[in-house]
Amino acid sequence: MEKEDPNIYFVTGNIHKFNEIFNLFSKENMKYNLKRKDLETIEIQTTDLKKVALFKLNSIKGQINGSYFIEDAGFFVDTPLNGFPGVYSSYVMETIGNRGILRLIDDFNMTKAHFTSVIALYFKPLDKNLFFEGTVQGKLSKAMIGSRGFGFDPIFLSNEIPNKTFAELTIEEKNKISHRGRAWSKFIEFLRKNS
Ligand code: ITT
Repeated sequence: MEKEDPNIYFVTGNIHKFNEIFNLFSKENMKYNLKRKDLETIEIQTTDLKKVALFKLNSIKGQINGSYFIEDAGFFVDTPLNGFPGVYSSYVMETIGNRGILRLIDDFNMTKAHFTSVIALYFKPLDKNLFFEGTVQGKLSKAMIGSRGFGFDPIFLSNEIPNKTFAELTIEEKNKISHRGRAWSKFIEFLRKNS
């Protein structure tokens, strides 16, 4: 019988995402070690985050021996941008960035925004793909504030902590309420039951 890999791999090129997940993982007493792998993944353009996540997961099939997961996140400005940038978040971050998004807004009293995260796991012991999703709702900050976090964090105010942007929170504070932290809670629940 093949020996079980003691590692579980998070495939991501984004060190900030890894650090947030690592912080959560290190609080658990799991039989796995969490390792990062930076492999080439393929991201398709569809408005369905779960489809993007499944395609991304399948694009690394055969390259890792044990269990592995990817995470796909998006930032959605529901009012007034009808969900933009959503699945185009990476591209928009690279092109117009936070400053560009703020320039698109006329009335900051009316904004609504959310982050969604989908963790897609290939779980070797069951030879199965599994999905865990988390969302955090909030609004846009009028200006970029804070130096922690990454990506859209300086312009996002959650409903839970409306007076501080995500970029003003510590990793622990952000993880407690974030899209990633919430997807993670479901993920860890599954791992606890299945290992
Ligand atoms: P992967 O290698 O894991 O794909 P990525 O940086 O491409 O890393 P995503 O596709 O999940 O990650 O993220 C899309 C964009 O959304 C990207 O520009 C991120 O910076 C941003 N983003 C994701 N999670 C975020 C968070 O928690 N806070 C702020 N911005 C975030």
